[in-house]
Amino acid sequence: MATTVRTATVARKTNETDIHITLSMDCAASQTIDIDSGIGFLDHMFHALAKHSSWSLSLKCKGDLHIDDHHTAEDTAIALGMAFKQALGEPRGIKRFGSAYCPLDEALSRAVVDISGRPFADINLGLKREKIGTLSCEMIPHVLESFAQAAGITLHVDVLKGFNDHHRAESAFKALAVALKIAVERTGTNEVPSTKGVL
Ligand SMILES: [Mn+2]
Repeated sequence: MATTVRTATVARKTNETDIHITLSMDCAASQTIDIDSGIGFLDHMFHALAKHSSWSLSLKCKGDLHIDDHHTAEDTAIALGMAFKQALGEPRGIKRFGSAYCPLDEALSRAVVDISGRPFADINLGLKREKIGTLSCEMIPHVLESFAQAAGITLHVDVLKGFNDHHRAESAFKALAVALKIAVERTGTNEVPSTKGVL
């Protein structure tokens, strides 16, 4: 049974963003998390995702924030999805499915993931505010969709209740983190977890 840390480094540069990410799974015992996207609330969400997925994560982005938050939020999510997919490698000997409920005070979210190789996202956060900090609320579901697309996973996230938008969003990222952690857990076999024999 492989016990090595699954890790990936991704550099993604366009005219709009310049991103460097190093992601390591299986780091529960010694996590280092260092995130600077230039958008405080997005950093807070990625930090929650990394923390509760037991990732070590370094994410740096220099984006065109003089325009708005759109390219930075979208592109960091894409690059993070690429890093996740690359770190995981061939989906062999993993649980594949994961689901979790996470509360944050009055807010409660459910995330269900399938490391399916088929990108799909259905995200219902029900946020009311226009922005949280400098992150547009419309970008928050888009971040989750972009991550799922690049990671090649099926993702359903629903915020089931909650009054406070900061809590709603944060509970969603925490639920995603716990669901992902379960889905990538090693089974101790070398099986591809699919009746098709391929994912
Ligand atoms: Mn918070």
